[in-house]
Amino acid sequence: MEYDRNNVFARILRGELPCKKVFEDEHALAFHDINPLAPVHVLVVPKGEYVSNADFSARAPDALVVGFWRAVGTTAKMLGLEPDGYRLVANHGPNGGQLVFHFHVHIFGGRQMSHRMG
Ligand code: IU
Repeated sequence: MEYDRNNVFARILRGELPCKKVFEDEHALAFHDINPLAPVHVLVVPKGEYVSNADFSARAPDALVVGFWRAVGTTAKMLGLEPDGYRLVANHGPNGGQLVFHFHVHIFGGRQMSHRMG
């Protein structure tokens, strides 16, 4: 799939749409999900044009991959999710339930997660 430069996360990254920002650096932006599925539900998006995890892990420069994952960890810490823990999810493609085609990782926290998948 081709990257759509007008997807909602691209527009948030460009500042065209607002978000409730948690963390930002040169590699990533983290903000609260508009429709939270847990007491804490934050999305972390890399800066750059990547459709999915496959696209990101294949094409992103090493420094961006490292910086992105550091941003995920930093965001979780800033949210106070250590040491109780949290869940990371990246939906990939139609079977994965991906709705926004700019790669992102969900951080879920603030409650006990079940092992079952929805
Ligand atoms: P996905 O299934 O991993 O692609 O989920 C996209 C998420 O983006 C989903 O949890 C939405 O609630 C969330 N979201 C958002 O935070 N702000 C928006 O403007 C839109 C979707 I559209």
